[in-house]
Amino acid sequence: AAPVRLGSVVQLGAVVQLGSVVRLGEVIPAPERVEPDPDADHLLTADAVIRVSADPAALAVGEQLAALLRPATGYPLPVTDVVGQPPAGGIALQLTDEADLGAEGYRLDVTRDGVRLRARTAAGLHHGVQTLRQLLPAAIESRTPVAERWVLPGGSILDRPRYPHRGAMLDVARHFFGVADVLRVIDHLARYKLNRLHLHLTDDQGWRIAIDSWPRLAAVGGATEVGGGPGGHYTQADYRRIVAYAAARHITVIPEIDLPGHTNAALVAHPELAPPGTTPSPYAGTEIGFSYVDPTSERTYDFVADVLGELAALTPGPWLHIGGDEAFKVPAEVYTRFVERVQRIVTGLGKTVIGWHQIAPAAHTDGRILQWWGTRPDDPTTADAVRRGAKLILSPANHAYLDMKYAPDTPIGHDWAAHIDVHQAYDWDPATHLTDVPADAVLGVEAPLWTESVTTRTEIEFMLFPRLPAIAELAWSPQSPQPHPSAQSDRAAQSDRAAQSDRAAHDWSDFRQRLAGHAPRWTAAGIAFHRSPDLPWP
Ligand code: TNX
Repeated sequence: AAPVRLGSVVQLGAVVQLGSVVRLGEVIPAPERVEPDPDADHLLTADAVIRVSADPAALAVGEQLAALLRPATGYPLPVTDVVGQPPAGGIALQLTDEADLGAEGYRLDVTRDGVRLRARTAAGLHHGVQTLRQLLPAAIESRTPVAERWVLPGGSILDRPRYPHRGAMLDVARHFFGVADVLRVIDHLARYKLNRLHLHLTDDQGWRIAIDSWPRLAAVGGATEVGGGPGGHYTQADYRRIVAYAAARHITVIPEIDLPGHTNAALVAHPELAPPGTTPSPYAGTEIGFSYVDPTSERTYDFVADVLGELAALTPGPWLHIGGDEAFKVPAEVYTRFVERVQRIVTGLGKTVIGWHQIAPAAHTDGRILQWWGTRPDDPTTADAVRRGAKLILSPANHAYLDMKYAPDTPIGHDWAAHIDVHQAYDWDPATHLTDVPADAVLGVEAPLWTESVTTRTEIEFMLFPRLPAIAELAWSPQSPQPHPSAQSDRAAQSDRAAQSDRAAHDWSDFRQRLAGHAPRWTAAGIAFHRSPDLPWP
């Protein structure tokens, strides 16, 4: 179909082109398999209906799709659960039992007559909805009605994630960010099919979660932040709201209580937890490694059990992150015994342990996951923990740390690990990154945003965009083209070869084009982003 040009509108200070049809393959992260059919473009019309399988979680995805599309289109887009009907115009979201789609995959078919999205789970439908959204013109991101032809490109997509763990971390301890900011970050994760939000809730500069049995932690420990600002904390109701909002977007919250180091804020609230002879005072600087809870005091383990107990009860996800990084003042033997005891507390609560890779020397415990943030791929201690059963989340600081500057002149951020522009964020392979670690030990990828120098929502977005989508593509899209799921027969194998060019592979030159193409979407959504010189901006 020839692009229909309706002119352009000036929106949020940028020019948004109207009327051009998105290519089916322009999606981020790249779908596993894309088969365009240029004769099958679908025009979404004002009378379109969203039909959903009669299932509460699927219906919730249908309602979210409607909520995403209504503002810009101005269409009513009613959501119904009329079962068994083929899509007669409009969009159908169907739960199916097609085993090849896995726990999060989906199949999308766009024809002249309608749009059909199929998945085995509501999570799969949710990811498919994110794809659908990216296939509409960029103006779909506008929160007010836009005159546009809402055309979806014809063809089929089969898509499944490479890794089950696709995450980002927000440090709300160095600077506190309120619930609204966190919900907006969750929206950004959902857009790019990430499914984990790790919240770094405690550090030297602030304690950000109310603990009923130790109220001074938040009341006193939460009243500080880097630079001397007022800080803040989440009530348990706030935290539940974040968890529920994330869950509705098929994102699991992983809360972190950093132990035994990075605990100055807790010690200010409870000096009895500090090592004998030390007098904690509020800290608004950015040094690390000076604080720790007293590992020789039983009171410390009461504190840990109470805090993790309340957090476990508030957290439906299976993981508790116990930190473990940079406890420089605790002797190695003492540190290892401390971590092992905290691991037992976590498993006793029915949760699975995640810790920064410094916890590697501790004994293995069921399901234990290490979050590796090194910069040098040769790490025998981590490799040994993997041999003893640990799995890994990869956050290499020189590729995945969103607090690193893009370049020397980036106004905020660090540079101790690297300058990370988009190519550097994209240019590594999680499966082969670490020496002596087999590919199947890697559960996925996570991009942490530390916030010593990040103080506002705009600054969060400036550091996330455009690097977060690069990490999301590493976590979701195949490294090399995947064989057709039904390529058993010769015939399927042949047609598979014919369709070779439509199967995704990790490819910088293709990615940078697609990524730059998302800029009008970010502008329409009011997202502040960095105009990286790595990308061919439109
Ligand atoms: C190291 S990475 C830290 C954080 C800092 C970060 C700054 C890790 C587990 N610990 O405490 O915020 O560097 O880049």
